[in-house]
Amino acid sequence: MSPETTSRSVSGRPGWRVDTATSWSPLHGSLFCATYLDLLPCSLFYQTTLLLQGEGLLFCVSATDFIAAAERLWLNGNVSSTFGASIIMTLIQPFVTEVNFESGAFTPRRGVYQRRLSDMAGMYADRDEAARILAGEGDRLIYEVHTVELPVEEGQIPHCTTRILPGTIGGECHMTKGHYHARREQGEVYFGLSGRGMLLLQTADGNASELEMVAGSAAYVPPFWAHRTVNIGAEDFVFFSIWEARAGHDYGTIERDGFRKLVMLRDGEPAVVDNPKYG
Ligand code: S6P
Ligand code: ZN
Repeated sequence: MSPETTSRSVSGRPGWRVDTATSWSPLHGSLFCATYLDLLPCSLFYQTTLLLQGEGLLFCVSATDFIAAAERLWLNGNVSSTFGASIIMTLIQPFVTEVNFESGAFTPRRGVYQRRLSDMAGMYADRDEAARILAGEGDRLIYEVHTVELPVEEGQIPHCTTRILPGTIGGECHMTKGHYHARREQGEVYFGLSGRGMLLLQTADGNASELEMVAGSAAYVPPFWAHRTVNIGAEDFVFFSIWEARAGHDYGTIERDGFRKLVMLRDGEPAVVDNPKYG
């Protein structure tokens, strides 16, 4: 049973094609069927999107489930109560990534980005020293992140590794920029792979926490806590992180206010001190 269709592209979704089915079934009324291929660089997959017109619902299922899902949604009669808002769900192929615990590298290689001193010179307490290093030694690599590319959709679980190189800027340990999740109610899990680190956490209403991490540490970042990681050892500090795709990242608040605590290296050991410039 194939519907009569007309095709059009989808604004903002390159590669998508929407087939408008006007006579799929008298039971369903008008349906839209959208297909696209190869959205993710790492895998080829196929998706069908079904829009039940009039219910404001965008629902995606695999091609083979297409008709069954439509029947279920419609016959259950709970379309608007179960799926009150428009949602998009992408069916992607399962995949496995090999993680190098020493370097954080992913095989197969997926996304990688780097943060250098110039990206965050203003975040270190001793900005003069950061400027001196930039002018003399150059733009030092502070950390790099290996990522997977996933759709930003409810239910997807991005994960990545972060490798922070050892070193200090004016005595302050190399660190990540740090952020709140844009959706503050979303938490995260960090797992230490190698080296020695510290996880700095704080809330907007005054709580602060520091957790040491080594290989094998599983650290929980609860909802509402901003988080920054710091390398407190002489080797690379590498950890794995897992969060919810729609958490998002708010870097601006930390760029403006900084963290309440700084981690300094004194005689080779970390010292957590108050940030005199906080706020
Ligand atoms: C994402 C998670 C980590 C960091 C990464 C780099 O929610 O917390 O993957 O993105 O460690 O830190 P930052 O602060 O530059 O994002
Ligand atoms: Zn995070």
